[in-house]
Amino acid sequence: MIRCLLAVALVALLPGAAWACLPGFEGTKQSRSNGITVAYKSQPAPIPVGQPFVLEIAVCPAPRALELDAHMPAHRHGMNYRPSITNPSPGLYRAEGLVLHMPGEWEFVFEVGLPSGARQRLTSPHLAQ
Ligand SMILES: [Cu+2]
Repeated sequence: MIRCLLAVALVALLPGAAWACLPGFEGTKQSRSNGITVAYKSQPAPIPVGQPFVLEIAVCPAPRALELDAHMPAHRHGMNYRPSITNPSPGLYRAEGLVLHMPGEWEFVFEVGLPSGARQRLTSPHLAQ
């Protein structure tokens, strides 16, 4: 029992230990900033160009709120659709109705609402092809 607890404690100290509170998102794409980790995976994978897809998103620690958008920085445009986001359990989000309507360099923008009321923006590049 003590050995087991020790193992858990060691895992918590390792880099990448955020996975411990992101079950099911091991090895997925992630963005980290100021102690916040956003991990996400798409359905289908890889993300198709010009077709709707779903992003499952885990945020650690669990925030108060999450908003998601995607844009192409070089073209200065976003998506043509606004995704709908649900929050099935603390820290877990599901965004539906995303469409990357052209190939190229996109960026996912995650607006994390912190318990303090402040907002933290995390981004993650995505090459659509
Ligand atoms: Cu574009």
